[in-house]
Order: sequence, then structure tokens, then C-alpha cells
Amino acid sequence: MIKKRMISAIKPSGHLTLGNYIGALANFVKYQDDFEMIVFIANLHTITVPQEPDELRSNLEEAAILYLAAGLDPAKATIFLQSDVHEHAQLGHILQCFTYLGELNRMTQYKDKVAKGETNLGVGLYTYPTLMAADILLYDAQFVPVGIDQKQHVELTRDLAERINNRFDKELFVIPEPLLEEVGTKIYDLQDPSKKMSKSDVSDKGCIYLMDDPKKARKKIMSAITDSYDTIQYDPEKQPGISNLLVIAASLKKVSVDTILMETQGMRYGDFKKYVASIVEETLTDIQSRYQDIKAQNVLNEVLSEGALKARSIASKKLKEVQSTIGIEL
Ligand code: AQP
Repeated sequence: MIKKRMISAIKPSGHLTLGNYIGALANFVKYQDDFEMIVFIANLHTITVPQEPDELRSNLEEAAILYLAAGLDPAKATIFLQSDVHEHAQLGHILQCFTYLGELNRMTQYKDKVAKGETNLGVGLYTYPTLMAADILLYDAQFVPVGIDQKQHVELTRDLAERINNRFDKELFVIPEPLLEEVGTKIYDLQDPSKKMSKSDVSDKGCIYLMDDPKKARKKIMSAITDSYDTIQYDPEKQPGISNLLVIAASLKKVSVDTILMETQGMRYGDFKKYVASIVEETLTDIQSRYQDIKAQNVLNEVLSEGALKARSIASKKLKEVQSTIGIEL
């Protein structure tokens, strides 16, 4: 049976968070058996905001090892570093030429930063959705598992693919579909549950990093903001903090929120937090123990170079087809 192809990535612009794990990594692992899974480390996307080279290098290495520690298996999934496959940047440029300024003006990451009054934004931040479209279209991926905040980019990718297919009157690109999970598509900051848990957050109290000391992560859960209702219910509007903790527990235990509600029925908030904290602590302890094993095995370079070789064999054919279709090749 031919497996459908799926592609996704994480941008290690900082240390990976529990949000990245629940919204992305854990799903990559889940899908690697049933799909032809292509996952890369989006290093070209990291430099859309300023980075310190040594810190960036260390974040890239950490992320790559975390891919494996989370359970991605190089025998099943193609794992590589984005910049090792030059076709991403080349197709990215071509797609920019087919994208309207108005479309990029509507993209939230850029719009949010402008709304916050941030200045000196690089052009790369403005155009990165076209690079992301290239990341997907290069591989004829049918599905893209994403958190809710990335859905808009897959929609732009679909529009671009349809536009170019129509313009050249051929099925040049496969139209990809975003794949959203039922729970965990957005994990919120523990101190401000109206905000996404983000790796670039300045305060680290609201954010759990996968490489946090598990005891420290436990403390972060114990000091998560809740409310004064004193009853455990899933109600993101009225009880965003408690609802966030319910989703974290459900996602990590791979059960429904209803199951967690049943298990925690009648608990006071303090006990409920201890319950969630233990799940988080255990998850981090497991991941970090595999992380140390993988690091000691020293296999990363081999995994990434084999992954890049496999990815390039698909990407180079697609790029050639695109270049020939639009007429830039002799
Ligand atoms: N808090 C989250 N909840 C659920 N999913 C999340 N993702 C990220 N944060 C959460 C999902 O992880 C995948 C990779 O995301 P990314 O790191 O490439 O970019 P991002 O969404 O911009 O992540 P951050 O942490 O917020 O990064 P910064 O702070 O650097 O902008 C995506 O599928 C994303 O949805």
C-alpha cells in the first residue's frame, strides 16, 4: 500500500517547549507509521528574527536530538536540516514571485509584530510564509500536521499551489491539507493563559521547555494561574488556566479531556495541579533520558545527512519540473 505523504517542521528559534511537543512533535511520532513522514529542522526560518550564532547552533542540535528522543525513527521518517536541501530556498524565491503583497500583509506573525510597534523587522519575517509554502510543495505532501496558529500558512500554500497550477494549466503541485488534532492545537502560557506558550517568551515561568529540569517544570505547573471557581471544568472562556492544564494532561496521557475530568473529579486545585505536574515531570524525565542516550551514541550527523540525501532526491525532481514549467530552464 502506498502511504500518503506528510511534511512538518519546527523552527528552533529557542529551546523547544511543551507546546511544540504536544502541538507538533508527539503528532509527528504518532503519524510516522501510517504516513510517509518528512520532518525537518527549519533552520532557515529561525533567522527571520536575529539570532546569536553559537546559541542558534546549540538550539539546532538540541532540537534535532529532541526529534529522536521524542520517538521519531530515522528508519521510518526522513529527518533533515532545511538548509541542507537548497531546493527549499530556490522554490521559496519562485513562490515569492507568485505571491501578492496583500497576502503577506495579512499573515499574523508579521501583522502582530507590526501591531506591537516592533520596528526594524527583517524582510525574511515578511516573506517566510512563501518559504514555508516551498517547504511543503517541494515534496508533493498531502498533509501538514500543524498547531492552529500555522493553519493560515497552509491556506496560503494551497492558494499558491492552485494559482500556479491554473496559470500553467497542469497539476504541478499537490494541494496540501492542514491536519489539526482535536486537542492540544494550542497550549497556553501558564502565567497568562490568553497567550500561546512560545519559545521566544521573555519570562520563562509560563513556559515549560522540554529540557527544563523536571522538578523545575513541576514547580511551573504548581504555580500556574487558575481562577476562583474552585471546580475543575473544561471551559476555556471562563477557566482558561484550568482548561489549559486539562488539555496538557489529556495530550500527554493520550486520552480525552473527559477522561481526565473523570479521573480528577472532586479534586481541589492543589491536588489537581499535583496530578498534572506528575504527568509533565514523567514526560520530561523520559524524553531527557532518551536525549542523553542519543547524544552519547553520536549518531546525529549520520541521521541528518542520510535524511538530506533522501529529501534531496524528491526535492530536486520537483524543482526541475517547476523551473521547466515556468520557463526559466533552457
Ligand atoms: N503553544 C503551542 N501549542 C500547540 N502547538 C504549538 N506549536 C508551537 N507552539 C505551540 C506548534 O509547533 C510547530 C512548530 O512551531 P514553530 O516552533 O516552528 O513555530 P511557532 O509556532 O512560532 O512556535 P513558537 O514557540 O511560538 O516560536 P516563536 O516564539 O519563535 O515564534 C507548529 O506546528 C506550531 O503550531
